[in-house]
Amino acid sequence: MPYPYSDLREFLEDLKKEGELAEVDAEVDWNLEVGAITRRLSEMGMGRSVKAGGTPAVIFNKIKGYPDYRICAVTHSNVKRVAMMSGHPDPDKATLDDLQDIFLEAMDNPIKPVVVSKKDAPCKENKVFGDDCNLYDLPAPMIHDGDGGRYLCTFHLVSQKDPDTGWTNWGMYRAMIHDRRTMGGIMIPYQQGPSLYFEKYEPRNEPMPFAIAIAPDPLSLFYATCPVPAGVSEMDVIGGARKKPLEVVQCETCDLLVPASSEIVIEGVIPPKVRVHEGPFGEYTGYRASGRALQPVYVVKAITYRNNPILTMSNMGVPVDDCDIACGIGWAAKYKRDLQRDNVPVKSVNVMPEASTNLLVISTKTPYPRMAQRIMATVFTNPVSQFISSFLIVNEDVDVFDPVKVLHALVTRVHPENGVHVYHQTGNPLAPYGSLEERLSLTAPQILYDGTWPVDWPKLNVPPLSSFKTIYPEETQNKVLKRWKEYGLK
Ligand SMILES: Cc1cc2nc3c(=O)[nH]c(=O)nc-3n(C[C@H](O)[C@H](O)[C@H](O)COP(=O)(O)O)c2cc1C
Ligand SMILES: [Mn+2]
Repeated sequence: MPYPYSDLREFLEDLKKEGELAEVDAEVDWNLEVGAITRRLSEMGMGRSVKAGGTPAVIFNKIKGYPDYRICAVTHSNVKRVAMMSGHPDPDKATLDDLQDIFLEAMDNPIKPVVVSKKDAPCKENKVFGDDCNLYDLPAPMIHDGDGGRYLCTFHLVSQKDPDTGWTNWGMYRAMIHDRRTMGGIMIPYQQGPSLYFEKYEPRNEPMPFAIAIAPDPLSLFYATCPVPAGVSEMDVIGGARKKPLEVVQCETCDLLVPASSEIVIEGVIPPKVRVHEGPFGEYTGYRASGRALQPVYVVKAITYRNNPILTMSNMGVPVDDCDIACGIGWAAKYKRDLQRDNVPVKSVNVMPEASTNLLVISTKTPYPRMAQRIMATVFTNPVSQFISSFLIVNEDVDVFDPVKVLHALVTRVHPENGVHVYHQTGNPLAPYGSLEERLSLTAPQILYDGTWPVDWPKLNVPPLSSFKTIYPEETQNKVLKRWKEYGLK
């Protein structure tokens, strides 16, 4: 396994060897057909590896009307594929917990990128400038019926720079085509890229340079979805994850850096005080809940691309898709780190892929009363909490990675009067349950389910869990396990 992968193509080769990639040679239509196929793959896969009954990632080799292009999708939607790109020693046995640890290790051991010359950068094989740029030359899919347009950027990274400190941020923020040279995307306040625009460039009446890398190496895509803190560059953390510097190259029209192996790079500026209607879009919550709203505009100055380029996309919707796995890992790891920083005796954290990342489950010891509220104080220091509707805190005996155990704890341990708390923090503009007004004004509330046993209950008041592992003496368990086959059971 050639870890780290130098580009997406190397990763796809390896996926193929592992039976984790399907190649579609039949001609497919960018208009809904590619979307419907990738949606079905996500829903049938449910986050499982192919060996475990899941579905493969996919590359479409023949797109109607776009003979020179390919589209690749569903690459990050199971643990095995993310484990492969992360250099996990045994991807078949990898867990979400392992991948969280790998993320934290990378954050702790950053390595700066190397800047390669433009002539050595595959993404510079072809260049188009100014009025020659035409976004419709790229096979942007119409992903869901009802989307506001063709979304070119749904699995990519957007690079922008803090004009004061020089810090470069990479994040993944959706964008759809408006016309040949402009795109629009939902710019959510408190996300790092949008914050630089809203808080720094626009108040100074300056355009914000941007660079969008579509289909860089798989780890760069993964880290663009991760909550890397402000002031820390994703490029350095990716170097840490690769255990070797990432090769980046300078843009043609500004000094931003992008992965040199990217299949397609779009450069330009987001001008101040310009807004055009964007959306709606079928989102990660599993609903098309964002309306059509006025958003800033990406104005394209240059497009560079590799020969026979691949466009990466994601098809967000009901579980389990790329966003559910990729965002879930990074967000959970960051929560775990923050809780440890704040002396919370946290055991495990899961942003549940099976709940489209809308449920954060934390298991912990409860030495003090109101532990769940204490935990929420830390949770809300992370701006991505805005994207999670529900929070469940449980004692450490609950396996937060097992959806059945989590559901059981939710309905048996949360007191309907004492255990349910409504929070009014910055709300999610995409919250399906929010009224239109709540979504637009970022005021949709969130809910905490406190599933911890009250610390002031006498021990005997806590009902014992009636499970094989907890209700039988160890001696009986061992006897039964030893004789299992003898009983004629499998
Ligand atoms: C497929 C996909 C699409 C996403 N689209 C958006 C988006 O349009 N807007 C947004 O604010 N976050 C979006 N996110 C979540 C961000 O990528 C994530 O919060 C990331 O941490 C943002 O980077 P930042 O911390 O540098 O702001 C998306 C994530 C994925 C996986
Ligand atoms: Mn960031």
